[in-house]
Amino acid sequence: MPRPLLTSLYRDDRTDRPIVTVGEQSMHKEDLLLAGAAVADRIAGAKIVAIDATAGIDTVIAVVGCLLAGVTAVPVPSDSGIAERRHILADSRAELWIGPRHDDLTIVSLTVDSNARSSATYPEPDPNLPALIIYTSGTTGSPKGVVVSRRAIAACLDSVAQAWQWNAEDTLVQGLPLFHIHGLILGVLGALRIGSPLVHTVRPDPKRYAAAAGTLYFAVPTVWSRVCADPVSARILAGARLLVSGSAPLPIQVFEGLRELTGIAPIERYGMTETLITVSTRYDGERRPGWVGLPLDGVRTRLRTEAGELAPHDGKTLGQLEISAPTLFDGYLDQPDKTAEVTTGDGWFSTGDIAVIDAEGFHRIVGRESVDMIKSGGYRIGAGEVEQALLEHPAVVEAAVIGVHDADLGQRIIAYVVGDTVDQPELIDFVATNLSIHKRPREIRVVDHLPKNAMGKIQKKILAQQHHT
Ligand code: MLC
Ligand code: AMP
Repeated sequence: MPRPLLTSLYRDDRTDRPIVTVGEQSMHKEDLLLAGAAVADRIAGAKIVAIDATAGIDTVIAVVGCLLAGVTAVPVPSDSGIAERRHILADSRAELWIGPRHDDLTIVSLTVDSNARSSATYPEPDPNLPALIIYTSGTTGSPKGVVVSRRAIAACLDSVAQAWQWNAEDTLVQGLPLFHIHGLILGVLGALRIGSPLVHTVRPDPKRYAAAAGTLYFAVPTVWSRVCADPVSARILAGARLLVSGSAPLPIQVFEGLRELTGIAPIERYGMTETLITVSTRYDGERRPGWVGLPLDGVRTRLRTEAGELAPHDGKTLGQLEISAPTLFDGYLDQPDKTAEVTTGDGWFSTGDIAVIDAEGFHRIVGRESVDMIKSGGYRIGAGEVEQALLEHPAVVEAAVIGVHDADLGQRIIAYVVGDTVDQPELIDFVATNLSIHKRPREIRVVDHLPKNAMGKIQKKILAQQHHT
């Protein structure tokens, strides 16, 4: 039988402490296993189940239940609006919904009973089965379902555990959303595989991080920047073993600020929903501000120039980063053409990130190939998806969305719209309620016309320049 994905739940050591705490609710591992089995009993027979991934213990139990039963889980963003949720449910063909009922749901729903226990045992499912389908934005169109296998998750967690010397003596603290790989795969499944207790703070707030007294902390750069802005909380983190940053570039001043306030140089790691975590600095290795480190165990990387040639690893030649790894996704759900677009002929994945690699193998992520892929607060947001949502509003004739530098969020979404009767707060709300709250533009600029080239294509570079002048 394969090794269980959630290995630590089957070990009878360290049963004296909860394995998971989310907010005020805690569970020991034997209870989590029995509560997960109770969910597994109720969903048996389904292939794909959607979970309202609100940050709470119920979400953890629901995901564990799906993984025990070998059912593919689709974590639905807790702030999803109507149109986004409808798209995710229809596209994934989820048969059941675990979470509070919504009026627009057309499938059977059930809620987790965190007090339910089942003694049913489930044989470990085939590692090649899809564990999760995570929806993520492309440059255009609606979010695509990224199919992530159990095998890929196991490989990712084992390689990061090795690089960070992450072990059962660590207490992990994080408060990230439970519908992305950072908060869910690394931050929940990692703890359950390794057996290091997780304290999830519901929100990634500096004061809550400080109060949680962990040894290992995960956050996106926006959160680390807010930690630096709260020196009292930051200094409390000095007792930790590791502070890990990922999901977006960690500004050098935030790296230095953390080092100054806590005495700890943060670990930077690089990843993507489609590849999981692939490059990282190591617990016992160099931590260089602005650089994300070395490929993890089992990962190979290479750079491809615009001319299509392999770039030298000289620390200065830019290229598109390509990855070969056991952690790669199985493809975009039902979209073999889109999967083919990001896969090279010899099976490598093209990340769309521009990077350099130096002679020692250290990687620096320089930026994204496309301006239409925005990272705001660590969330990946496709400009096309927000433009599409804006165009659904009757007052909007044309729309162009860009990401501009923001000291807090990394990038902030600005929408340029053409239309006579545009009410700006109403339009922001319209995107928040249809798409999701974190995809809303932070600012709307009403213009007479959008800059276009001779082919009629909107010139976003000009909009970005105008913003900075
Ligand atoms: C504001 N709010 C609105 C609103 N305007 N609500 C509805 N409609 C509107 N028009 C409310 C929100 O509900 C919320 O309320 C509050 O305003 C703030 O919301 P926000 O703007 O979203 O919060 P913000 O401060 O911007 O969030 C920062 C953040 C967040 C860092 C906490 O961006 C975050 O959690 N980021 C993590 C993203 C992440 O995990 N990415 C990993 C991707 S995986 P209230 O009351 O709820 O506060 C990946 C791969 C890898 O990248 O390598 O890891
Ligand atoms: P997502 O698909 O939400 O998983 O986002 C993946 C993207 O986040 C990558 O393609 C990068 O652009 C970005 N990213 C993740 N980690 C880092 C990092 N440490 N430094 C720079 N960019 C990062």
